[in-house]
Amino acid sequence: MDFEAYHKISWYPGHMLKAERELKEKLKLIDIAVILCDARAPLSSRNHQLETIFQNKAKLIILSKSDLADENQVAEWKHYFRAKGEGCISMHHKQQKILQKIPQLILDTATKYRKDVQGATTPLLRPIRAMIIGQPNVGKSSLINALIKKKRTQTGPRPGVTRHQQWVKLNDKLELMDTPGIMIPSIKTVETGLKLALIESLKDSIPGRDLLCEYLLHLTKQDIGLSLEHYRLKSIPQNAAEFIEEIGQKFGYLKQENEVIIDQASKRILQDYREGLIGKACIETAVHEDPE
Ligand SMILES: Nc1nc2c(ncn2[C@@H]2O[C@H](COP(=O)(O)OP(=O)(O)OP(=O)(O)O)[C@@H](O)[C@H]2O)c(=O)[nH]1
Ligand SMILES: [Mg+2]
Repeated sequence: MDFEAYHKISWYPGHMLKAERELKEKLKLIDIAVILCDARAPLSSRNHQLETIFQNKAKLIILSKSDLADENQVAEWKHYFRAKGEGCISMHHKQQKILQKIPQLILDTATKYRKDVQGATTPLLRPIRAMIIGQPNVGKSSLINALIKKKRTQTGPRPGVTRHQQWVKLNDKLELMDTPGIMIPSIKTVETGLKLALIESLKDSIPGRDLLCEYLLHLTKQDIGLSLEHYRLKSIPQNAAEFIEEIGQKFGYLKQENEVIIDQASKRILQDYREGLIGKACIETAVHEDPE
């Protein structure tokens, strides 16, 4: 796929700038940044620029939505981050076994940082405060709800649901702050933008659904674990137009005269991908680097 043929993608509306400013204002209150990245695209969904705000804070990376990625590929990604000295685990919002361990892991990471980096010698006499940060739609609010086993924060299958900070008390030892998803202001490459839109961290309308279907089709040809088998098509579509046409005909997204309703058919394709029906895979590969 010739990515150079497309315009770079960006989405950094005013509410994100405001949210970033508000994070900075609350920085003094917090002990640890819990950084959520989508396990399918951990690098593309990581906002390094946002993290510069948390230079002097403990950090823990959580690779979210692991149910939509391949287990072995996610294990590679954990290895990748740990080799760089970063604490990292993976989870999905229904994985009780891992969810149970997360609060203690946050506490341990923050306490270790206080001791080892900040030189604290006395225990903290208040709860540890963790800020849950990341790009839009990576599952920040869902993680908080899963941890407290109540629907306290608003969640939804589109980017930009959380618009305000919200403290949630987990127990006497740990308080969590939900924050609005913040996109990197300038997305480096067209492909990174397409990955972010595919995992719905960016709105479909920014690249457009037909281009997203083109990219998805391209990914199914890359031997990463995505496949169109689910659709049982007679032949592999050559391009997005063919792909959308076939799906439209197959599932009956049709106007009069059997003309395919492109927007509905392409929406169905993207929804199927996002539900894992086109395969569970990471759409970027961890490149091994030995720790320095
Ligand atoms: N498959 C799957 N879906 C998840 C998981 N976690 C969250 N979701 C879904 O992803 C969507 C986004 O979740 P949110 O928790 O609202 O994401 P967020 O990071 O708070 O999003 P913003 O507030 O928009 O920044 C929702 O539809 C969730 O149901 C997960 O582990 N697996
Ligand atoms: Mg949210």
